[in-house]
Amino acid sequence: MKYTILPLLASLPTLSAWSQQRPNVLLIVADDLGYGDVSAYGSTTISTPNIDRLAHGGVCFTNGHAASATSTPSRYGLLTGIYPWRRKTNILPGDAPLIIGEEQFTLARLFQNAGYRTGAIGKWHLGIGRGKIDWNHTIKPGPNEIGFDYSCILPATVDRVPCVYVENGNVVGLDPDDPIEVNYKKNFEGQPTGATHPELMTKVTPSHGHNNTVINGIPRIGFMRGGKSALWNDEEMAGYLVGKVTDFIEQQPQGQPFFLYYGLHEPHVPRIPNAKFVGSTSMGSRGDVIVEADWCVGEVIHKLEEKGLLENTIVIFTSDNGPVLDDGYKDQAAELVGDHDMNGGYRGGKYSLYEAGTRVPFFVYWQGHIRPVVSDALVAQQDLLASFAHMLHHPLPEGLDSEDHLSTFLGKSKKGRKGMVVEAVGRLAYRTRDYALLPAYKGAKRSITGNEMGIVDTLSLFDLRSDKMQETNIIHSKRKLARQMQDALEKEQTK
Ligand code: NG6
Ligand code: CA
Repeated sequence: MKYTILPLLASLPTLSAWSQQRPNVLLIVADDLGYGDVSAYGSTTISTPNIDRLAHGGVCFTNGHAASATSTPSRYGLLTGIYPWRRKTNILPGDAPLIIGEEQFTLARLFQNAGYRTGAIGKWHLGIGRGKIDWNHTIKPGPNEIGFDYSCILPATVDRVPCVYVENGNVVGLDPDDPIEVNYKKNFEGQPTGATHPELMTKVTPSHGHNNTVINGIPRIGFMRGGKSALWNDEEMAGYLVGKVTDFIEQQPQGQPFFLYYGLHEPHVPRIPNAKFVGSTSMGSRGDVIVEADWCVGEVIHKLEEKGLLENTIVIFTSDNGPVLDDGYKDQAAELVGDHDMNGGYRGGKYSLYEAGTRVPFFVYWQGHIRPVVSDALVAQQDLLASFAHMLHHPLPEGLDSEDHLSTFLGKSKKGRKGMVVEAVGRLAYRTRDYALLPAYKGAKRSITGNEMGIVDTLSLFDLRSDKMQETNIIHSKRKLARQMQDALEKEQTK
């Protein structure tokens, strides 16, 4: 791979002062949290004071996007700075191989090269190992092979086996006399499932899929057996992961900066709040786990304050994709949602090419350094890579889809991207700051979850300023713009 130096550095003297400080960077990525799920954007049906503190005290992006409307591709874009659809990524099973190459440049590698201590804690979902995984020995490659000095991850999702934490490649708490086996194709002889033994599903039952191995009273996707002592406890997960985060901060050597990627597991299904949060909203478990996630953010901020590190830490908060109500379990999310608009007035949601698929909460907070501002600049999560490379004066490989918007992320400018490709379940659309172009696709208009997929019959152009719900196709009055956007999309696809 060829390396080039970013040309801009000399022209921005104020930025070099920041780079010399080498601030810590904490990147918090929630799972399926919608634009309307945080009170920072004005929602009054839920209260997320800790997340709002970041939003109101930093740059509050109203047009910040994930690269994709599902997790694996979105996280691939965020960590590699490459559009995930170039690599045909899709939602991975729990035993899938790592989809980021060990030689690839990543956000973690960038910080590691710059002398940072790097960590990944929480949801991963980018695969681990090279194929057939032996869960009873150190699993490689994983986060530690692509730039993280430390990792403690959920290999895939909370609803997928194996339901264990993997710390630096090793399953946490595993008893060697009770080895773990995982299979996504067929069950183990004589092993009960949610389908065959419904009485085991004491906490929640499936609405779609999710009827394989039952762990902790919750049926999952995929089959596993063994590893009893290593199984995670869903009720304790938030506390366990935030504990790992605060330990990581506590152990930070003086004088060395850190980069920490913290993948919150909320509010992805199954939504199993800790007893402390049960009933904290009137929305049932989906609302309650959002309050739990907000508590986690508060715990981390307090830890940074306690260590005197808050003024030297850039805290970024975002979500991997848009929201969904019923995502495979009968947890009453749809029934109890009430007036809460998780989409924040936008159409679609998780799995969707419509706006709520990828327009997500996006805040950049740096106490004492960033003045509070609301920014409508179009920014994408994959831009953090080039922007931090700029901050750290680090060269970037060619061929990335990451753009340098450091000044915008730090609230000094409101200039964002001219455009970006967004992806949902393998389909592509094109966004500018104010417009969305959706090509015609065939297929089901709604996902199994009920969310609209953004499948349109004819090429459609929407003005997002006047038409948040993307109801009026203005292609006939804006032919030139539509052609430009279509050309831009095609150009990206042929790169
Ligand atoms: C889907 C699952 C859904 C969720 C999603 C991944 C079914 C019916 N649906 O296949 O429950 O796990 O994958 O979500 O199995 S993501 O946020 O990690 O992309
Ligand atoms: Ca997700």
